[in-house]
Amino acid sequence: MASSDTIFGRILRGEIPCQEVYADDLCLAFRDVNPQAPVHVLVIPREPIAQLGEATDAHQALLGHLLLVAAKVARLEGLESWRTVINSGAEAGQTVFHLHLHVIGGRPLAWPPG
Ligand code: DGP
Repeated sequence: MASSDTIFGRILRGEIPCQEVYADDLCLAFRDVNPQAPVHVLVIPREPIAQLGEATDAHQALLGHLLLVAAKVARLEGLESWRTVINSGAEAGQTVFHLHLHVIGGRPLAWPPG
């Protein structure tokens, strides 16, 4: 399936609503529909990269931007401690094949994750 055909592609095209937290020319951040913590925001590139494992050297600047936006989202949400997670591939727990960073915080976070 082309990642532009995922649920996140539909959110980017405005076909289904989201609770937007931040947006710019390169990415969109919005609240996860199934939050795992008081703050759970997803940061997605507008470019439909299916998963981190498929990113190339051409995506270097975009990937750096996504990390900086994750930190910006954490600041906007008032988080001092937080975690960003990228699941790449089904066995790692990826369910939506459009690259996304989870920004999770607002409660103590255990390590290692499951
Ligand atoms: P992952 O398992 O890493 O692929 O995470 C996908 C996340 O996407 C999961 O935490 C739930 C969230 N999600 C799935 N569908 C929707 C949706 O339609 N809207 C929003 N806001 N989040 C969604």
